[in-house]
Amino acid sequence: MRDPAPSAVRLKDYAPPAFLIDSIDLEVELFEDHARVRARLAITRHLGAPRSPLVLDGEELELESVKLDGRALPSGEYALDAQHLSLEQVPERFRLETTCRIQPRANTKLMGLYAAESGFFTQCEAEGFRRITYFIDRPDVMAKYTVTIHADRQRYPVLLSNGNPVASGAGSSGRHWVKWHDPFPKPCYLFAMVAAKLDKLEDEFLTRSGRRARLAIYVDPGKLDQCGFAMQALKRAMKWDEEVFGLELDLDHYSIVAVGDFNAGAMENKGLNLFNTKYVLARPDTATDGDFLNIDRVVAHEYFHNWTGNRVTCRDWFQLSLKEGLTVYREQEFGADLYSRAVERIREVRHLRAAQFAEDAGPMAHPVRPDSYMEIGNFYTTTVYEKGAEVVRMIRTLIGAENFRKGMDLYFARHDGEAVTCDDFVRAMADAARTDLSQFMRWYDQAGTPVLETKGEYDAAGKRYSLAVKQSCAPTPGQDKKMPFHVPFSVGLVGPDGRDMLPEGTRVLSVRQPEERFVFENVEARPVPSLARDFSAPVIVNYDYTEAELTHLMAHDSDPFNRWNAGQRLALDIILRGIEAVKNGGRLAIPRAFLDASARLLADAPEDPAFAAEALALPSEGYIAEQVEIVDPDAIHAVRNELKRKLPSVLRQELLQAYRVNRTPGAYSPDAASAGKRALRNAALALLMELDEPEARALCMKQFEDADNMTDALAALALLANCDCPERERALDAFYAKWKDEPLVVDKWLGVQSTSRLPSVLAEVKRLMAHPAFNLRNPNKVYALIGGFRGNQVRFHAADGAGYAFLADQVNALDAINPQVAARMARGFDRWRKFDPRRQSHARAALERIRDTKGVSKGVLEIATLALA
Ligand code: 7MF
Ligand code: ZN
Repeated sequence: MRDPAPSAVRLKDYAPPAFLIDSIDLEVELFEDHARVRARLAITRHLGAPRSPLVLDGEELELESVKLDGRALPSGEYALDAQHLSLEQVPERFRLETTCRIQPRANTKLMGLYAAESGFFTQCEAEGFRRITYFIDRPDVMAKYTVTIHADRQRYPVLLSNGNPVASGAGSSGRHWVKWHDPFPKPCYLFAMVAAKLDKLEDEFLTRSGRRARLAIYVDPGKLDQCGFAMQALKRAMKWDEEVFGLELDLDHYSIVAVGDFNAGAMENKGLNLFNTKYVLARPDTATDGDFLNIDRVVAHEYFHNWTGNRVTCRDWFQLSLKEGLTVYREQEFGADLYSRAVERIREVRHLRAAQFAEDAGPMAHPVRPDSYMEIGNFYTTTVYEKGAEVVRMIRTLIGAENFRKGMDLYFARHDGEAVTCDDFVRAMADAARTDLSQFMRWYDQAGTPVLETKGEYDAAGKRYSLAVKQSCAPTPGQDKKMPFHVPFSVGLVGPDGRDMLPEGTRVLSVRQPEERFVFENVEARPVPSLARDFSAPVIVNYDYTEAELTHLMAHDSDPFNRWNAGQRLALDIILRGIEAVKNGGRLAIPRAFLDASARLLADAPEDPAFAAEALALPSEGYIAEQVEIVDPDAIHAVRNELKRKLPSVLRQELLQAYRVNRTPGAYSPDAASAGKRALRNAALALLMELDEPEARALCMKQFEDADNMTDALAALALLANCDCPERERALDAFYAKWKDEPLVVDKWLGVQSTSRLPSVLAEVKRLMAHPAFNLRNPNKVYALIGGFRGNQVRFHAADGAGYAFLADQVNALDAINPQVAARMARGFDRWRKFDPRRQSHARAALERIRDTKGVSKGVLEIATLALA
């Protein structure tokens, strides 16, 4: 195990809480310059030793008074430090009342109760509730909440909290109040409240057992015309969860509130989801197909948490993937049912390989269930979320769809209303399927991406195909030796005629040993193996395919994921060989087979344009970087672009044809078929733009000017932002002039500039930092400009270290405002050791500067320390 820093929290130290809080009665009085919070807690001693003290968490609270069973405590009867309020001696069962003052307007961390443009909002996961009142801030302490909010009626007409409104009234001097009661006991991370001036879109949903639930989406005034899609998404998600998992809404009121200042994407607070506006607001002219899709998925994700997260919650934060991995899995299945299953899977895997595989190979590598952390906010990672979802998916693959559904039912039957662990989840699955998943549990506790080395052998005389599989997993920080994983390995055998040769099509092999051999009988001819179909496990599969075998799979594999995967592998091999060749003074060689395969993709595109768009996209620069020993970002950029440029030079007519035929006339609709056409059309345009010819630029400019939807406008703008041409500035200026009052669209404008491939990007980003459109306090702006640049591999990793120095400056500036956002940005340095010595020395200096900054936050310190370790 990694030896964690002294301030680290460790899973092995978990102990049940010494006290439980049965109920909390919260009175929140909001004023312009402060808020007063009175909390009445009904507390009972739990498993603690009879004399153990009561310790409540609290942060940045100004304590005014403490009463125990009605008696005001003198300051000698409690102890206060920067993080806690402790009472040495308390009865078995008692009421504790605290009154605190807090400063929501000074809260730039956006954790706890904070102010945004239209009012006051909260974010409590993971540990924000302690910034509102003294409490036992851990998810295995579940209480019933009654919340009364008092505020000025004019400025804050909407007063919301979890559950049902039970009373309301007027106060003196224009104030009003509303009282809410939530009948479901919940951990405090699911608490939420809002006091704001907002518009409301109302609807209702009739559950299958006949409950009529009132739905509402609250948005900034004037934005009602942008929330219809999110409301439909919510109803789609509710219906889907009833049909697929038999899970029904348990509430009379379900509200979504959208806020422009929000650290994350959204939050599943019981009955009162808070959302980043980015995942609510959409209109054809302001949002892209990708935005619409994301809204569907994020709205569904938060709704699905109502069962996987809220009804059954996490015992402690090490179990985060219990709710997140499972909910991402559910959200992925929803996306697959609603859009194209194959294309959604491809996108998920593209993201997993680019982000999660890199995380697992770097200094922040951690298991799906981490064993220690300094700052829990740093563990809302792609490993916990997306690899966690793969782990759930693997269980389903191993035990089958029917058993999986039984396992879900058993999980809820056993644990409804409880705070449980990942073991409890897997146990329900294993019990339902009457199978043993103990080896499988290693997926939760071992970090790193396993590698499967595979070799096939065909015995023509015996009509026997055998597949040798050797698994290994490289060491990760704190885990030198890995035990073998239990890997569901879905295999098909593709015959010379392109057909599946196995009678069942796909066979799910259970790989458990370090080395294993699987034998297939009655194989009539030498097959091409189709390995890890549908990406059956988050592993790297190595098999020595020939070019011909890859093009055979691209053309014929019955598994669309592996058709796509074969194309990616072919392109990757070409690029990697090209990088080697260039390093040794040679040139990129582009085999005819690649161009033929691309031509075929275009010819077949009408069947599934969205798939064709994915298949035509080359592996990203970041993904390519992960495949080489020492990263030369300039070489990767140059070789990849050269390969990209070759396609339009050979397939110009075909691309122009794809551009012409994939128009989507008529009213815009973000459905999968229309979005797929736009994706292919814009992929064709992107390739044509590689030619750097005036005709292509004119086509692009015309699309930019004529587009009636944001998808096409933004696609064209991003291409123009990539080229050093007169059209560039014209387009960027026009776009900003048109959209300067629409913050989410301004984020896109910042994004296309920070992710442009032009060498002048850093200078432009610096200029934009001073632009009125930018604001370091708004996470979306930071993600668009600084985050966009951070992910701009070739420019961020500039050899002179200027990108690193810039990011270090921004991390430090942000850390003083919003440490969570700062820590996320600091992750840009994760892979610094993969670069050459010169870049490494610049990155090290930047990281040391961050680490040694006076007053550095725990979260940023954790990232910098691990990166330097
Ligand atoms: C879809 O998980 C997938 C992931 C925590 C905040 C939302 O519901 C959440 C919250 C972070 C990172 C990603 C997501 C969320 C959070 C998210 C949202 C939608 N419990 Br941090
Ligand atoms: Zn979630």
